[in-house]
Amino acid sequence: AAGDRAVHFHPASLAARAALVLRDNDTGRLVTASPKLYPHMWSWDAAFISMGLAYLDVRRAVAELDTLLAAQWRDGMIPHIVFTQDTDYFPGPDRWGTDAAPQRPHGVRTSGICQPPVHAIAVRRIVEIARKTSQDDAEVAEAFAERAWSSLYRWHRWIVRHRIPDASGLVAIVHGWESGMDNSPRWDEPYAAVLPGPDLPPYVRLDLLQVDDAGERPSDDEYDRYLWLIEQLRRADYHPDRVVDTSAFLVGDVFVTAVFALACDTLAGLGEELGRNGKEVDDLRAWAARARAAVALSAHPETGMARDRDIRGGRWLSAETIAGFSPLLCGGLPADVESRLMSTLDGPAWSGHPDLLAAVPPSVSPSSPDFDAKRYWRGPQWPVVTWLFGWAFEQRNWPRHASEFRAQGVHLVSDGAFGEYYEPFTGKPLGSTNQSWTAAVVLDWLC
Ligand code: 9YW
Repeated sequence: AAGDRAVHFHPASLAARAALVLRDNDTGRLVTASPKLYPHMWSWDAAFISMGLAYLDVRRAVAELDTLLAAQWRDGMIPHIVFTQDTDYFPGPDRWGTDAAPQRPHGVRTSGICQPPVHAIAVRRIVEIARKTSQDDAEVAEAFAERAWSSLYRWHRWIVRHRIPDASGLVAIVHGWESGMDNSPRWDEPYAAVLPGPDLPPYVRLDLLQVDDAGERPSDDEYDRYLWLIEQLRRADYHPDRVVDTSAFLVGDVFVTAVFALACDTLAGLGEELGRNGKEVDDLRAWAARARAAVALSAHPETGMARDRDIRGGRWLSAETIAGFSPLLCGGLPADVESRLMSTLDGPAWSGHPDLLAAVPPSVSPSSPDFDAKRYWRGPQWPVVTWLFGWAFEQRNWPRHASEFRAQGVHLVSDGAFGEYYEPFTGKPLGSTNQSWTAAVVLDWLC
């Protein structure tokens, strides 16, 4: 394992390398999520990437989000993938079949689901970064925020209109991919009830060609279920309400809900700063409050660990994953429960586990039976998740925790590989290297 971590870059050279990763992955119109494994634009990746780009060139940062927003569906949904011409990724646009959806965007091909709504956070961050560099940059960023604000409001309104289907008040997802945490044990139970039909069209996985070891990726059985859900979405013509009615997978996602609460407040704050008042800002504050209450309601009354809700199955899900800490992102718990939850995060089952290379939370607790040190969202540490928690801790006025996450996050990625995710004990980079969002958060940590 030591061999995997033989190199240790100092901050200045690490930041320079991060900048090169973003430049190398830049196609001109968009920065791909990674050089080979993901040759397209992913929605939440683009948000983080744009924030990293802001340290290099504010105009380029803004152009990245303009590319994403140009792919916004006419009903308001921001799609999870904006496709380039590259054909090395499966499922590509033909398999998604979104060309038949009446509300699809013009002139660009996309997938037909969404991802966590972190975009308002990126815009907020770009404005802050630009204000520190120059008057000109500040004007570019503020003009963009002005221009993007209504699109983001419509995106948030789409979530409220179409994705809060039950009394839990949680934002629901119709595919594990919408969570951003594709094969997390959070979804094992709901996926067990997704039974691919005999008419699932055949397919060939391309992702396995791009990683060293298939054990770093989801299994074939998981992929069949992922593809079956796409089949169901196609058959519902991507109509947002029909999709919610018919999908075999319908889960209230506590992490997405917490991010939504945070993003609604962030967008409202930005709106007030831009001189927008009235109904739209009030809507956002109300949506944030409702989402925060839903997250708190999902939490275990003593530990504070939040739970997803299997809406189809009618039960709470309690896998021991990083999503359990969602209430720390958005607040809403009673103070004593919240501080207990923070101690758990710092403790030996999580960031304080004695064998971790870097003291940041793994995607699944090493003490859980579901833990798998190298498989994707089932154990490895994800720098981008560490960034998000660190940023939220700053907002919540917990500067000590925020700077600890930053320092430990930098330690994790100091090998300079910009891994998509990391084996928590050895610090071996896994999945793709030169992953764009990893480079982006490194720039934000270091600059
Ligand atoms: C896939 C791009 C995306 C992320 C997701 C992550 C992964 C795509 O990569 O999904 O084909 O497995 O799970 O969160 O946006 O980085």
